[in-house]
Amino acid sequence: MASPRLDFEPLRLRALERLESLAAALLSARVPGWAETDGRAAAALEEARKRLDDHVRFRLGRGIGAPAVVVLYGGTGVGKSTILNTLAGRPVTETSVRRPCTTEPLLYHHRSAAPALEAPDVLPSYSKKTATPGQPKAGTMTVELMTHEEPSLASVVLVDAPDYDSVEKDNRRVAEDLYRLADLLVFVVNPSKYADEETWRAIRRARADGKACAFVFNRAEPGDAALEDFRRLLDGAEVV
Ligand SMILES: Nc1nc2c(ncn2[C@@H]2O[C@H](COP(=O)(O)OP(=O)(O)O)[C@@H](O)[C@H]2O)c(=O)[nH]1
Ligand SMILES: [Mg+2]
Repeated sequence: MASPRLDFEPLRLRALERLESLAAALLSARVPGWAETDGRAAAALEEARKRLDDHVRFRLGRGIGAPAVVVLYGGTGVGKSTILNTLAGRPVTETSVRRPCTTEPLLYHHRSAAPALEAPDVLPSYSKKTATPGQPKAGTMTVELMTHEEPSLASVVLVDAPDYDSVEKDNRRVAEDLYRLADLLVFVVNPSKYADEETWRAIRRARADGKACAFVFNRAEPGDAALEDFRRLLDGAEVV
């Protein structure tokens, strides 16, 4: 006997409704004295609200079958932009020996995903540059949306993020906003940057947050000792 087809749509809509109430509750949550006595509590509340907005609500709002947001995540000069260009099969984002280079994130996506990404509640504090640009909002950060027609890349939105270890404060902030949006973080490291404190802080945090993570060890020679070392570090990494 054929099993009945599960219809997740009503469940998704109910979950979205509940989420709206939770987000509203978080927004209005006030514990007397918190803000004055402990800034960390208020910051944690704000972080929870942002995560609900930027990730959970964004994902639930799009429904099953929406493309996964895959963020190329890593330190300066590890090869994130080069990897995106390689996956795209053409130069879509700037690579450079000049650092830091990627100041503005690029969301490289199939044409069918454009309406979802252009929606105002996605990266709401960013001005979006598209093929048919609108007027950039003054004083806001910019994100570039670039469409393609490649069916084999339709299930993902590939994001070239600024470096999380950037000396530019704005770059760090953008990397943080993209962290929350990501369905999958692709950590890019290379033989000269895989054991540094910033990278490991980011890996430990992503694991502790339950983020889906993948790792690319760029520029490795076959049998590279650094690659083996990185594997060993990953196997032994504590979640803290
Ligand atoms: N030889 C070689 N150079 C690479 C490779 N990946 C990146 N690069 C170079 O490393 C520099 C930094 O790369 P980029 O993609 O801009 O790094 P990002 O800052 O992580 O985006 C550029 O000059 C790239 O051409 C690679 O696999 N092999
Ligand atoms: Mg780059």
